[in-house]
Amino acid sequence: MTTLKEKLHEKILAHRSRTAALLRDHRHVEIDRVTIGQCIGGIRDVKCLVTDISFLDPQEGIRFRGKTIPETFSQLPHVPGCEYPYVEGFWYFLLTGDVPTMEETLEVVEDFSLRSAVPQYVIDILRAMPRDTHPMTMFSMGVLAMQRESIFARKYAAGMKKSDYWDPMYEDCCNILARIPAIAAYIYRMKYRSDTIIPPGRYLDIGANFAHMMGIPRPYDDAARMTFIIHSDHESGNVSSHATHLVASALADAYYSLTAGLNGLAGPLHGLANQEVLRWIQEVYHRLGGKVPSEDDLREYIWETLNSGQVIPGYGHAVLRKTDPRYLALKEFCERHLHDNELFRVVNLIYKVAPSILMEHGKAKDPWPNVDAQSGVVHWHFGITDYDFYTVLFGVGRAIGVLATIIWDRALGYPIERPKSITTDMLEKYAHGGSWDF
Ligand code: HAX
Repeated sequence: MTTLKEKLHEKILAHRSRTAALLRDHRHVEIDRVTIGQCIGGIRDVKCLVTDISFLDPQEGIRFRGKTIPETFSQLPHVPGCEYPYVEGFWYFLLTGDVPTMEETLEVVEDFSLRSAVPQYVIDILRAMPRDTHPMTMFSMGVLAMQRESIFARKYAAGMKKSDYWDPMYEDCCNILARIPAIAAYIYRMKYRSDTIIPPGRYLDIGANFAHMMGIPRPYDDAARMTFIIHSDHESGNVSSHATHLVASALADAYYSLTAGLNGLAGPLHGLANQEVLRWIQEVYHRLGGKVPSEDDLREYIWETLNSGQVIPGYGHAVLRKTDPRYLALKEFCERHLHDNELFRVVNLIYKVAPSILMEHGKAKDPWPNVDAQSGVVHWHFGITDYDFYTVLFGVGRAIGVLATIIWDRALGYPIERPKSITTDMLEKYAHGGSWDF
């Protein structure tokens, strides 16, 4: 057993009694009430999910295991000579809540490299798909195709105690995480780089290996580490995390569960917004003369987009009420590495102009940029101009958080999720003073 798995097991044993005590002694304590607005309006703000992996404060933004993004970046072990921490050390941290030592981190790097071979049939399936298939469909299919590898599914079928569920779930999740960077890079090289596949390197960490397989020189390895970490999790309620958790709650294995999450990520109001941002910026750019637009031209273009009933992609959020710290982390990277990049100048200009327009427009509760407003520029700078690929990059990162969550879901024995629905008739009767006797 690796140090990480042993440590995780200890943490699980210690944590179970906390969940059990809450259920035993405080089961009926009310923590929230639900309004008709929330019921019809996407369950906003209803506190009905538990995760210790991350927490999203509307004003402060995300904390992973209690740490802000800058704290996470500065406190986790760094790849020698690089600006950002090992993704593998971050995985250790998300699973256990403990900052790993360099030795513990390198053990995960080695463990992942032993798990990383992508089965040939997955490659065959990807190659059989029409090349104009959206890369998110390919990515999702690649993960789902591997379901036959599920150790959880095999052990469950053979008969297993509930308290042991977390163990094969952990194995499946590590196998998936070790393989998906290679699947993503394979899709990229096959689809956009004339099928010139680059085999994985040996003994490289996820960031370095991903950059290598994409065929992009340094510092793209650091860009990959940084973007995978910041995209990993945004607490449990967002579509991709919730979909993964929901499907896993039926004891579906990690392959089925993650695929569900990735499919949710592919919605334009969620992860696909990063491709939409680039599509929209390209339109702005070309419509306004193939150069960085003036503030007035940009203002006019934003109003035109809003008046035609479309959203400004990359702006607004269901929970956040300030500039997304993930946007700021990306901006900081851009300031160091892309300061004279034209696209970055356009993104900065949008940041200067769009929030006040959205406030004046008066609809969006959050007029500030989210992560998707800035992420594409980084990839574009490194030559990934095929922006429909960007959500796949988000997906590799998102897998880290949602897989950590479903391991803990299994460890704590969370039950199958099943909220109660009601009819419009019932709501109307209750809203007009009827009693709740349904
Ligand atoms: N541009 C124009 N209108 C916007 C807007 C934007 N960027 N953001 C919100 N609004 C509108 C909504 O469409 C809604 O209009 P209607 O009342 O006509 O339906 C109104 O403002 C109220 O919405 P809200 O309560 O502020 O926002 P929601 O919680 O309903 O939705 C979204 C949050 C992120 C989906 C929304 O802000 C949006 O569509 N943004 C643009 C797409 C985007 O960037 N998505 C990525 C979000 C981050 C993420 O999940 N990444 O994966």
